[in-house]
Amino acid sequence: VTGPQFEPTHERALTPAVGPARDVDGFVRQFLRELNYTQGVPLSRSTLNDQYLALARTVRHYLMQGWIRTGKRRRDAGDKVIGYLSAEYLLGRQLDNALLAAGLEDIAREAMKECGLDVDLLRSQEIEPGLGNGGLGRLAACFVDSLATMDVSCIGYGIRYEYGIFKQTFEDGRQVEVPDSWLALGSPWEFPQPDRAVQIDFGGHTERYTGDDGRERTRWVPAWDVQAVPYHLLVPGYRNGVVNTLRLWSAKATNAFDLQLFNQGDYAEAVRAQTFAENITKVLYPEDSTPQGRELRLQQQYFFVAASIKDFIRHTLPADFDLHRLPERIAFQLNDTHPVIAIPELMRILVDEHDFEWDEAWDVTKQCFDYTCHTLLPEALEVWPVDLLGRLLPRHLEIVYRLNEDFLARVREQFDGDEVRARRMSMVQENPVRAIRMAHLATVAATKVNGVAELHSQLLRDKVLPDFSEMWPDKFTNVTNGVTPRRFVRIANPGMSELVTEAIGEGWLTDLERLRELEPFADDAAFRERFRAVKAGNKERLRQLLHHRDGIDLPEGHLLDVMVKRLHEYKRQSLKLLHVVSLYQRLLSDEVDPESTTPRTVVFGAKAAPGYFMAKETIALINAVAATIDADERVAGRLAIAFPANYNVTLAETLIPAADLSEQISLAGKEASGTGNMKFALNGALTIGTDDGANVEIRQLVGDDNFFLFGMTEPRVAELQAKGYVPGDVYASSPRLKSAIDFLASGEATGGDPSRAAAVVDDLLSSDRFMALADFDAYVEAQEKVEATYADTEAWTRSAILNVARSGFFSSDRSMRDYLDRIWNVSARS
Ligand code: 4GP
Repeated sequence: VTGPQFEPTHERALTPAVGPARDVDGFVRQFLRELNYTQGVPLSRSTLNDQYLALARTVRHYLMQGWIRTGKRRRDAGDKVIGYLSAEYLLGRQLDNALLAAGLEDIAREAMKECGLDVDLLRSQEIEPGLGNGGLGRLAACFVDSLATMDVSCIGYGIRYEYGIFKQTFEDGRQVEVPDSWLALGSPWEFPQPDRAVQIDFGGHTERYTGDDGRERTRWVPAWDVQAVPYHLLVPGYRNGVVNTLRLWSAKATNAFDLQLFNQGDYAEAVRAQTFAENITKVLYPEDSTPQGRELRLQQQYFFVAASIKDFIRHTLPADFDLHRLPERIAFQLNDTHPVIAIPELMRILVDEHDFEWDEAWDVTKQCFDYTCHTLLPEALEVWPVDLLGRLLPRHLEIVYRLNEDFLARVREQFDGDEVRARRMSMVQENPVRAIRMAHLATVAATKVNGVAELHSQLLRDKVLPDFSEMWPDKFTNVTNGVTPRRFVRIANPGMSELVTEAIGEGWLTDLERLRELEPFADDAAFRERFRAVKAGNKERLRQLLHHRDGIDLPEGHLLDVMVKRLHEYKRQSLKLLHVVSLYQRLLSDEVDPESTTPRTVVFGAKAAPGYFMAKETIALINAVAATIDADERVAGRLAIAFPANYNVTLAETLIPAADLSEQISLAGKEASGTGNMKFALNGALTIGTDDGANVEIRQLVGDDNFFLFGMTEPRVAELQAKGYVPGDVYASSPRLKSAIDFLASGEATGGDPSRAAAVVDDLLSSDRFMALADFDAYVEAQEKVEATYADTEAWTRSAILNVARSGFFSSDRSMRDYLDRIWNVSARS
């Protein structure tokens, strides 16, 4: 371990750096210094990328003092740390947030102007770090933002993927994945710490031996290892001087390079170890909700949790810390099952390396972990085949077996030798292959297990893990998700933020329930007018962006109907598409006067997992329908579909504030929570949605009059499933549905090419696993209500304002308070 250069008591070692002066002049100087001395260019010769990097580093300078101070204060106080273990952080752009948190937006704008530069142009240079797939990764990013803003000690541990989520492009309407090289042009937000690398072992076997004290022990004799190099990123709190840390691990070979082989001319073999090791953090596992048993994925999981635990014990705790007291200093939050291998890893460290008795180690371990589940789809609960686990982590497999034995003994004791129950609850599944059920392991070990919305937590107890909730009713709790209002209101929607501040004063951004004070303004015609003007401005901003980014020209004056989220059958983009087809048919028929219909633009944004066939077919179909409608003069000005490629956090920030209507139409009982739904409501879009996930709570809060509810409830879905759902019967009994499907199948909605729609239509008619057809009629009716309400501009605006005013509950600050109270037993400073 390398220490500081000074005696730690040396006066200078105790003095944090002084940041640059907080004025335009100070900013300009620091910026030019960065440009000249770090980028190595004069302003006159600098590229946009040079300027962006220099600007980012300048802002970083202002945060460093806060980071050093926060770290020192926490170490001195011996604070309990929240160790958020997450394989994903979908961060979004860093510069915008850093400028906001540090309160430097105006200074930076002025300073760049003095240099003849445009701060907005530089901000748009940043490639967002897409180190996550979707909701789960974005949630982690919101949570660390809130913890910093609330001054809670947190280290977010994760993986520094060299390639984040793929960049989506369309070729002939089909999704093509392009690697996302977010690091290629420099990465000004991270601090590599190669001297704090830790070694991570893999493979090999275990041995029994007798210790010096005569006790029988086990040791792991690994076969190979890699280095885990930490990179830390700053997580600034909102204007409170607090800066927390994200610690992301990158893999490096222990002996990267074989000079002998190189000298013999075997260049490929000389760097084989390097390639092999570095593959571990090469790419974000490109699946969402449908894991496949991939060895590399398990390597990633163990790699980052083992590095994090080792690092915490070695570098964050004081050197002589008694590990029996570990739960006083850390609460590891398991973000889904991806980091669950941390449980046997901590057992191994305590028993094999620190001589704990087994029971003593288990007692400590249990107190250190809590588990959040993010899904209801059985196929998304990870299992690891014992073959693979035993090969990669033989000691961990033994530990899990032993934990399972002890656990099942308890089950049999408590439930009268109920063998059927024991088998259901076992951490080991026997069929179709012997495998470890990571959710069971997590549930047994964790002090608390939570779902992410009320309905989800209830279904988790009643349907996913009922035996466990019967055994330990108090272990289960709910924390409804939230989103950070700093990024998703203040940065994304500056116009509305200003209006809100004018109406209710400052302070709401860190106390979002205060948005309630907006309620009376819903009845104020002048305020409504201004609210509409903000929305119109946001739509214009979106028009400009899509024009430049995608060559898409959004029509003006339309209802903007937006469905953005991962492409998944349970989310039912196909239901939305059927609705679009039905609208198209209505415009083509003689029955209605097109002029009497609401002009509508439907915007889709969605990435499909690269191996997910039906999701990719759906994307291709949406694009084909969009092209057909776009080319059809007869509906011009009344209906349009836009599908900009590569939906990501950055696009969301412009898209969401422009939306009128938010589509949250998953089959009830399938969407754990949703967080996009919250972002839309907070930005004044009305939701059309099923009674699913957090929609339930959104509707309760905003009120039935300000939410378009439709579709089956979860119990009704379960009933229909039990009875035997036959999509063909629904098709036959609904003329409107039949007509839309026939139209699609005939090729009329896809430029005359029926093959484009074949896979999706076949699937809907033959299995329709997520019952899109069953909810179609109700959906179309709800959409008719949408149109009627939208026609009454004042009523619509009133509802939109009430959506904003009543959605303060969905701040991730509130979620964090709930975790602190119900799960971590820590209190926030602010
Ligand atoms: C998502 C859930 O699908 C979504 O409902 C939830 O809001 C989000 O987690 C955060 O809790 N799950 C994933 C995933 O993103 O990868 O399983």
